[in-house]
Amino acid sequence: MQYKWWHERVFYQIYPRSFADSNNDGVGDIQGIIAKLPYLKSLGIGALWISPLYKSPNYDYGYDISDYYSIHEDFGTLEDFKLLMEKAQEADIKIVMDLVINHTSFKHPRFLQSIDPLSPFHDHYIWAQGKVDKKGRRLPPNNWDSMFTGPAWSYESKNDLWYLHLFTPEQPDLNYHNPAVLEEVKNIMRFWLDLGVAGFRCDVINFIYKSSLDDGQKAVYKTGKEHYLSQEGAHQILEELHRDVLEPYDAYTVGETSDVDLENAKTFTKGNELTMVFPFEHTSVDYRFNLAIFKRKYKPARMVASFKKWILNVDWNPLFLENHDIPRSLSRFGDESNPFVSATALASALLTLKGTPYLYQGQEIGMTNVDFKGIDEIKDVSSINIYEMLQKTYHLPKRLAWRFVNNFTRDHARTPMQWDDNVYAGFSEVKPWLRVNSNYKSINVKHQSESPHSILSHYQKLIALRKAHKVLALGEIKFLKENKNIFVFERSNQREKILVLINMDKRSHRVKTDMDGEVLYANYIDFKDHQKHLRPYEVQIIKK
Ligand code: TEU
Repeated sequence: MQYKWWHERVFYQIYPRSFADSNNDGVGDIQGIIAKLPYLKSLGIGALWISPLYKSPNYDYGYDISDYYSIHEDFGTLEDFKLLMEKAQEADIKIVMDLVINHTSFKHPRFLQSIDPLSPFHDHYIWAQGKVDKKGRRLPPNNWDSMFTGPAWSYESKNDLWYLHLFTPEQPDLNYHNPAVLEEVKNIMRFWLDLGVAGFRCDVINFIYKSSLDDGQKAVYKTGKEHYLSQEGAHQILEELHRDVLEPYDAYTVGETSDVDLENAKTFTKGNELTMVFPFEHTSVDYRFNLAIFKRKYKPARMVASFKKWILNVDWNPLFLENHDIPRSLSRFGDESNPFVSATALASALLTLKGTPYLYQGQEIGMTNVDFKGIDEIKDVSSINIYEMLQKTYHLPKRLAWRFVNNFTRDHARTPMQWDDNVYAGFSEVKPWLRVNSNYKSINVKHQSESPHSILSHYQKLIALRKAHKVLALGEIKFLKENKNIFVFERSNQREKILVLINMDKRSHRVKTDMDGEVLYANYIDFKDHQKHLRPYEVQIIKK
């Protein structure tokens, strides 16, 4: 196997609105990111995935782009971006942009022009005639529903047509049956690659090609998906992008391929269409009916099994537990009452299993879910829509609707980064766009960087260990048979063998594996006295 930079580097996802606010307007920005590069460097980060920085009316906070060639004024200017590229290069940190090409904003000039059926841009979007029911009422062209509730179509009175939007009505889907759309995507990609970005995280990339606009099989969620999920057309588009853009620039891609199983995921990576794809099975293990609004008890064995399955079956995976769309991992898969050991156990898994680690801002200090009081504090459009839908369609009382929303709201992950214990957590000097988690006085970067026994210092140690022992990044992996709640595996190459034991459970478990050797890392100080069993969330990394 030929190793590339992304095999070894640790990624860090930045949600720019909430990372660091340099000009004190309550919203994070590019200068804020620049100011924190030394912090990221000292953590050991080698690449950043930055959530959308482009111009956007923010109905979905940047995932609704109105100009792909410019920077949102909240975040700065293209000059700021160029400076970021320069400073990141000096720090040897690669930058990966978010590429959102399933849809644009409804404020994108091409969408506005496309309303006119005679416009050359009309066919850049998916316009269709509606239906009429027996009573003469207007109905959408088909029965598909949007990811964020309601029909996937909106009516436009100016042309008496409907347009498709798999997300909010402010995010019209592009029409990939029109080759001109893909040509424009190539231009956008080249524009950012020419500025020096290393590649793209590709938003809902397996949704882009709609094979037909027929009615879908009725489902609780995603009715219509058999017509747009991972279609052959999407593969062809990715092959073309690879051939014409990615390959010539030697660019990296990671696909957000929503709703794919193992076999399906493999089809996106085998022919170099995408460098790798995010698996989502393991971050759904605590969902009931596979839906984020319904929680079920978290069982670590399910997490362990899912990681194993993907690692053993896919050549190379990104390894992650958090992003801007899902609640915090410490609150879900760890134990808030035992934060240090549980967060370091999760960290150890990400940094020693085989694959490319992706950390999400705040994860490295054990940021938790937020004590939101109610829907009034929420900014996430999917949460607000689902809150309303639960009341209107399912007649749930407000309190119950809120309980369901609080289970999954994306805002748990989107509150400002907790830098210190000043007011607004050192993120900004003014009231931020989304409120700060009230635990910022105890959970923050400043506090943790002063202690060698903090979650932050252990992230640092683990990343340093991964760099010092290349086998942890590049070696073979072999899972040993042990209790199903613990990871026990060996990483090996011709020179080295390292044994990793991670108890993912809040209970102790016995282990059979021989733990002799030099302990390279442990998250309990008195590890020597405790061979043959692992305490709650105990980790030992041993050189054999
Ligand atoms: O998310 C895609 C996606 O499938 C979401 O519906 C996801 O399942 C949900 O957010 C989980 O609660 C991507 C982006 O990551 C997300 O932020 C955007 O809102 C969405 O695409 C539309 O661009």
